[in-house]
Amino acid sequence: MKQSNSELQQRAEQLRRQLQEASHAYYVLDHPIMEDAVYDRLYRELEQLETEHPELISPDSPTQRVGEKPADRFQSVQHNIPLYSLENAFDTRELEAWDARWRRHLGEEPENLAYICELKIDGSAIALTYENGVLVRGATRGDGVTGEEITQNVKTIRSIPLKLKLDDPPPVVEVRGEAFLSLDVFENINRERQEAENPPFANPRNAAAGTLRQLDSRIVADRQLDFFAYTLHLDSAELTSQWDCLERLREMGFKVNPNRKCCQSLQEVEDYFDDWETRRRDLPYMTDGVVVKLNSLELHERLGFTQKAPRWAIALKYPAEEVPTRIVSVTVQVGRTGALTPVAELEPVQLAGTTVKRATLHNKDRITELDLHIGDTAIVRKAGEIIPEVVQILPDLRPPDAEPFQMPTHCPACGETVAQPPGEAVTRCINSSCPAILRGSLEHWCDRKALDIDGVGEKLVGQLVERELVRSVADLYELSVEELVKLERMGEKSARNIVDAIASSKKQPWHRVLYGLGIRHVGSVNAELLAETFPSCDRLAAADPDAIESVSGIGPEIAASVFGWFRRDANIKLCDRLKDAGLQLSGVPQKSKPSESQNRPLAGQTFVITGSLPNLKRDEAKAKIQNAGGKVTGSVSSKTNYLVVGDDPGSKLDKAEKLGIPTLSEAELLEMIGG
Ligand code: 1X8
Repeated sequence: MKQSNSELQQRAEQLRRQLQEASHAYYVLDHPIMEDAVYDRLYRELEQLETEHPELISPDSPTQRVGEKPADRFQSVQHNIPLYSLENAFDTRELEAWDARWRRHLGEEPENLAYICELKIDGSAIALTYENGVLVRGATRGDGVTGEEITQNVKTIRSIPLKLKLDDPPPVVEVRGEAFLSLDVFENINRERQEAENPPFANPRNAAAGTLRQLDSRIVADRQLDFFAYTLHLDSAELTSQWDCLERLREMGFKVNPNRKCCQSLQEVEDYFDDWETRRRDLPYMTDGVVVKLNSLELHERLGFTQKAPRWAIALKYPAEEVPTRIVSVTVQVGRTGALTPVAELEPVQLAGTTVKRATLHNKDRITELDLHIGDTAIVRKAGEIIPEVVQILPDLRPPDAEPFQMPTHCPACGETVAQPPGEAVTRCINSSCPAILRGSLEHWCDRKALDIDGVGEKLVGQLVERELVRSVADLYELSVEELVKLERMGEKSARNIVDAIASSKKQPWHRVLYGLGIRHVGSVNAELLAETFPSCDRLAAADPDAIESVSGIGPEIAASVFGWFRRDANIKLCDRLKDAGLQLSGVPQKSKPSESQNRPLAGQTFVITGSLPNLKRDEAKAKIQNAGGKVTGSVSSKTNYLVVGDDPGSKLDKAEKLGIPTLSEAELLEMIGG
């Protein structure tokens, strides 16, 4: 039956409303109301409707979250009300000085004074403009007066509503808040960057700011930014306090940080600050202080701004996570790319809850810059969960006989002369048969994100290289049980398991092989992007740098590195050997939602449990299935994928047999989950 245009329009609107509701429940309330599969189906229906009838697309449609093309550059936007950063206070005295300042500026004792305390989120401030309830513009802080228009990027943030939950929205609403990355996501980004030999972001704030300024919104969408709203500008007299604004923001569909407090005195503010000094470490995002604001909006109005900050607010900051300690020695590690990384061996110190014994010194330039001597007292910092680093040396505390540290001129692993390419900070061993490079390459090949070969870790790789059983990753596929049992602490059974694990890795898809090859700048994400466009090794090897660079997300540096890699005979020979060994050097990556698919082997599968299981309680089994992405229902139907059967099964087993639904024992279930 053909539907009329108004019916189609109505359907599109209903779908949008339903999807918005589900998305709000998931991303803002953390309380899903819809199965992923249902969401996907409805989303696709809307997408198809809009494809067939482009006139039905509206800017607040959930399909408009990710744009098509990268922008050339950002436009400037003026902030009507300045979006300044806050003044900082580092102790009680400075907090009291702020309090005295605004009181003096006001010139009279305020009535009903209250302070609102909110956690200061380590992210990047943005301003959102809604016209008639629809998000029309997003902007960065910039210099506080002029920012950059980043609407397309802002739309990728799932916890930012594209449409306000208001029946009768005012013509213009401005919302401000902090775009941030959870610590999990931040660490993943940095791991990814390090894999690709890009310098890691120093903290979540830099990572968030860098992400928001990406010209390609598709990359922004992958980065999973989140958003807490904290300021509401509405042309209406009904709102009189910051507290009410926060409440209203929540009602309008924003995520508002729940850890806020209305305080009657500075003493209460200080107590809140002290209370969160330790509690904040349990939060899944970084906080670096407490924002204290006067509650009364009338006072905001009357106090206004200084040249660079509002008078009615201040950021009370926690001390940075830095401590001094002594550098006992410096060791130099050789990575799989041959890069020499100097590492400071420290007198152990407590820092952010862990004992730190080593800190990275990054590279030669950094050491020169620090003017590092052995025995120096250094300041080490740990930001988020990233590797501790040496940020400063205190030369006044240097022992008189301390020697400056020199980067070695020869590789500590193979003894060959190292190279320092002009303009590059990295010192590199360029000996293609350096055992350290080989060890690194083998460990990388066996890594969970590459070929995922269980049982081949650092120790075994060390032995294989030392005994010259393996000279390249391709040699792994020729190892025999007989050769392996000769190694230390290796029984026949373990040897067989290892040979089997190596053999199973031949089934890993092409993009993982590509990542495993360890081409510089090709991390696991880039490998997937490349494999989508170049579904075989031969196609990628034949591509010129322009063709490689045309892949979205791949820049000139990565393209040059990939192109260069395939110009070397030894590398082409390696690919041929891997192909002959039976590895997958072609195939398109299976599209999966980033970060979800990996540990969700049961995604999309429905299970029913019957009878009592030998080891697991019913609830435990259910939790395991759900954690692995599966669903557990109470009764068998044609939608059931597996029936898990224990002792004394009920009628569910009969029904499953009738419907031809496969059964699993507890052990088989655990095997599917992988442990
Ligand atoms: C910056 C921040 C503010 C708040 C939280 N985190 C921040 N990074 C807040 O008010 N809850 S306000 C602010 C600013 O005005 N520059």
